[in-house]
Amino acid sequence: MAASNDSLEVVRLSGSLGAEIRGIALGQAGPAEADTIRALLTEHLVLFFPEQHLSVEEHVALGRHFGELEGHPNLRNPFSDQPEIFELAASSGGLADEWHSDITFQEQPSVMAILNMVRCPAVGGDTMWANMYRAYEELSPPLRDLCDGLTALHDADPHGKRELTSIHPVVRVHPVTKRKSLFVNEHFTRRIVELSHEESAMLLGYLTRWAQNPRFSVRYRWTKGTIAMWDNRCTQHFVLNDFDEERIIQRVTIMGDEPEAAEPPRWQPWVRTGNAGATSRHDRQLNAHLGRRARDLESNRKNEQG
Ligand SMILES: O=C(O)CCC(=O)C(=O)O
Ligand SMILES: [Fe+2]
Repeated sequence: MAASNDSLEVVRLSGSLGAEIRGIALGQAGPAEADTIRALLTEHLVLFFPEQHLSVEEHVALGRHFGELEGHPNLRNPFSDQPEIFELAASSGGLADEWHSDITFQEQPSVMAILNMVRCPAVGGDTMWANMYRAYEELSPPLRDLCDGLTALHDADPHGKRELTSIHPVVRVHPVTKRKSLFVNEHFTRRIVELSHEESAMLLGYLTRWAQNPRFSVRYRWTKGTIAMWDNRCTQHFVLNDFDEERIIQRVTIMGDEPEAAEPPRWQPWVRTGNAGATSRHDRQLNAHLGRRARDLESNRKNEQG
């Protein structure tokens, strides 16, 4: 039986985010435990549950309490025929050693993920998470104001699919807490839509580095059998590639919603006027995305009419 809330032990791990939780058996979690976890996640953004040792079935069942599950859109799942779970093994190159929120190249990035540490190196391979509410709130008022009115193009280039693109607000509003958070990351975010390529490189470079300020982060040292859960809407994470032994994690991903903007975009996309030859090669990806989107809107309009 899952423990009652009286025996729940919550230990904060840094000033910005993260808590280690004991006294709850995730393998038998029901709706009441799911409510408790949701509340803890809202407060701490990332949670760690040591010594859970869940089976694949228990891991998937736990995920189902929080919404619909999805497999990874680009990475294949080598170990189980359960499409809702996938595995990252260091020996097959699956390591996320750049700061990111998950799958932000999709229109609806995941809202949450649950990791099971299946094989853990004796030393190294810690994961870091960072609080994107703080990263936003600690910007100066003029920069916050500018960012509130911008959007950014994200792509799946890290998975070899540069043509998979989405545009999201640079600042998103969390549907539960209504707080604003910074929503650009060095892994998937390519371009601020309303700025020129050069201006975008400057601002995006600044924001993605700022988001990595150690003050916003927590670093977790894993042990085998630990479960971690994070809110993917207001955090980023990063795996330290500093280990020699095999490291295997399994992930269940809860499907997403469309990020809500702090306010409607204040400016049009920055598209250079003039003939095609005047277009910088750096604008091609953004122009291609905008072209695809315009064609999709047009064909939806025709379908609705027809
Ligand atoms: O291996 C980890 O600790 C996290 C990997 C990761 O980025 C993910 O599962 O989304
Ligand atoms: Fe990730």
